[in-house]
Amino acid sequence: MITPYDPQAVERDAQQYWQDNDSFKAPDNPGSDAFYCLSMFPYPSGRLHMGHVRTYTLGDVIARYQRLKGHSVLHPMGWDAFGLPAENAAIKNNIPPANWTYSNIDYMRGQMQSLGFGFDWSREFATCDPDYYRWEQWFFLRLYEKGLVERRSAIVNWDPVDQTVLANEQVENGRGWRSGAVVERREMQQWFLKITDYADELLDQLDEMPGWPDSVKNMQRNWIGRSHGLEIDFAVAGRDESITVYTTRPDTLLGATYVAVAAQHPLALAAAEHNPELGAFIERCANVKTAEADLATLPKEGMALGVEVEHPLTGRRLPVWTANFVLMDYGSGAVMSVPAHDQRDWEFAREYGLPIEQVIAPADDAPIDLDAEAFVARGITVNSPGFDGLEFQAAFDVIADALEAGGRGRRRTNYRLRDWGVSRQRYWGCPIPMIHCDHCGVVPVPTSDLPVVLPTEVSFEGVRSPLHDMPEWLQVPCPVCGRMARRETDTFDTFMESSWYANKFTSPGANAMLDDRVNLWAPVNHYVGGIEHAILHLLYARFYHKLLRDEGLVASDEPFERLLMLGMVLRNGRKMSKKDGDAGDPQMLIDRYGADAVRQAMMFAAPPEQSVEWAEGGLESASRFLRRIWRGVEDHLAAGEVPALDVAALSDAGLELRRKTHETIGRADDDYGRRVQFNTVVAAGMELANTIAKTPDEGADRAAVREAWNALALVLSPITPHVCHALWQALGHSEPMVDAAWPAVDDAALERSTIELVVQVNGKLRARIDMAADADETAAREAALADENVQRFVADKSLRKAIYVPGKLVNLVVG
Ligand code: ANZ
Ligand code: ZN
Repeated sequence: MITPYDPQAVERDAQQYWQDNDSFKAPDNPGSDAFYCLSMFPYPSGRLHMGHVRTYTLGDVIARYQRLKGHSVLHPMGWDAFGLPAENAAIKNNIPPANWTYSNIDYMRGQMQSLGFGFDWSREFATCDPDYYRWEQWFFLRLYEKGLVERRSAIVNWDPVDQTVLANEQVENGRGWRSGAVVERREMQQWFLKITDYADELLDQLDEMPGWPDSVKNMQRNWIGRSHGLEIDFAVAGRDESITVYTTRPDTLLGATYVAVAAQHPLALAAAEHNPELGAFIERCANVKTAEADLATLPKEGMALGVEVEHPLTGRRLPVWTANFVLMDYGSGAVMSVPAHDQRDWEFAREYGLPIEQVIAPADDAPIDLDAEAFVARGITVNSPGFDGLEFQAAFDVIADALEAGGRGRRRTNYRLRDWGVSRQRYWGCPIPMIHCDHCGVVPVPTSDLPVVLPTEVSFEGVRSPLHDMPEWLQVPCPVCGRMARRETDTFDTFMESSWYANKFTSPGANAMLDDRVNLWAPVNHYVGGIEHAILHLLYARFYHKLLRDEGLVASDEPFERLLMLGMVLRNGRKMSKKDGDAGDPQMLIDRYGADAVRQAMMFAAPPEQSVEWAEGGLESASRFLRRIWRGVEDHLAAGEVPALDVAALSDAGLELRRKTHETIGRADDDYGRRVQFNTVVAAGMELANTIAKTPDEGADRAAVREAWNALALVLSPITPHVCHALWQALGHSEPMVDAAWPAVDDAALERSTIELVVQVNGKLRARIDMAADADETAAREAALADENVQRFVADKSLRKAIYVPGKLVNLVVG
């Protein structure tokens, strides 16, 4: 061994060894022992940050542990390489996005290698490689043929000065980030994938996914937002038309005192034609982007349309208002307002002096105060002639039946989930393989012409996509009529690429999107990534997997069996960023302390799912610990030959060490595998190291000491693989550490061979004696009576009774 411990040299050696031996190359045809561990691949922004270090260390720990447990492991890495930052860098520094991206990838790959992550680099790809995205284009065309792709208009952010669409991230306080112009909301034709066709399956399957945290499943449930309700038609008074509202509370129908429609609702737009004030109001609403979450807190604003509708059950006339809290793209863009039982309706009614009429009473007769707020809970119907005294479901059913019978309503299931808009008016993305012909309309690119390669030699004039200014790329003969036509300049949302990369890793070099190998590995057994991806990425990947399944490309229903969602890395209570300078730059830390110390400190800082407050202090202690075990092994080896293990010859200290060794193996196994809590593995390793230090390294006990060092190196190797690789070699193993097998726990070693027994005489403590752990009552009583001090108290008295609590005490009753 080279002393003192030199992390740089140790890490270089281990990495060289793994590289020379293709240690992490996954087999092409794994058997039932296959284990697929995947960490979310990064956007190649330039350099790794501490969040990456945490994610990839955790994934690496899982992969290495599963390998020790005897699995064939697939642990790949790649690059989520399309996206806006490359474009922004190009605009700022005039470097083509491809060059910027690939050079970042080279740098970050080097950083990952220096952290010792056991990735199968032979499977690496970047999503901006035409060989990758060509299959995305191919698959999109398959979906187009199946009717799962639609083109329709949607609202985008339009920068009137730069004459371009902006991504949400490029809008700052309602202005374009470069032009400073007030951003307009424009309707443009966009491509959509019909994820709503899969809403029920995406929702229902969550119930059969025990490997996912409940919190994530609930986020997905809320995002899909299935609700069961009723559509009700309100006839417009004096006209031959009606307004349809969507409600989940038909039990409150008799309490509706007005109807409210979205600003963009056709009825509001029609009324605005003769009412400029209303027109101005609608325009104002159109320019405010209302996220659904803001609706509750929004100051309620609206205007009467001067139109009335008839209540479908009572015929009563209700005024129609337009209100800013009604969304055009949910339900039918119109609501029946029940101010007594809906808080938004209540606030609006108070603002504009509309009637508030109670129709639901609390089931427990608790007092309510409708002057203070709406009563929104379910209860019993009141003031509803013909429908009084019913609880929620009964009222729902009776009213729904009545409206359905009269043709004025129908039951309906609604979803919050919208179809997935996949068009981006950006350059640095996968080209959408479509052609616009003046004669034939939208025509798909023939599959034989794929891929549609994104040109990479580009220069930017402002933020506009350079594709618009490249006639040699843009102009193409129409595949149908042969006349000159234009390529689609929109590119895919980058969530498209990250929706299927996991599957692609299984089929490197396939002359197809995926081949049969995918089913040998998929679904991913353990997927590791940041909680910020709990909704969109995971939902899109689940959807895409089902699309692949329905196209016969994968056999499984879901892409990720078990999910580990990491908390954030914080410093001084906020998310770490560039501002943290050296402390936030893993490279500085690796250079100074070595990768193992960085990995260990990160794992020790907190359990994976919690946020971690990153402080450099942990690095000092990690590196002190690694130096200590290095020196410990060195001293142990310097003492020469080690006898074969002979349990019978061990001293108490030797037995104690063995117990600790096997306890540690068992605990770490459970922590790594079931609990996924790696900080406690580090703690257990530290305890074992302390016990080793306390055990005299001599005679027969040296075998127990050797066993303990072997176990410590093995147990810690997923976390600090380099130093453990070196120690393992030094301890005389010819097989490399990565090919070792997780040790079995020796149950006999866990048994305590002797125990301390408390001896009482007439209930008073008189002695403590060491006993064989399995001693029976007779042996315990005799040993107790043989004790000198006990004899003094028993003396010539006669023994009436002996009470024995095995493993604890003997009470001698004398008199
Ligand atoms: C009357 C009513 C009475 C309602 C009551 C609630 C409580 P979920 O569960 O989210 O589907 N709503 C319907 N369409 C809307 C739109 N486009 N914009 C804003 N709000 C809309 O909620 C459905 C409820 O949200 C519906 O039930 C409707 O208000 C409102 F005591 O109808 B309710
Ligand atoms: Zn044509």
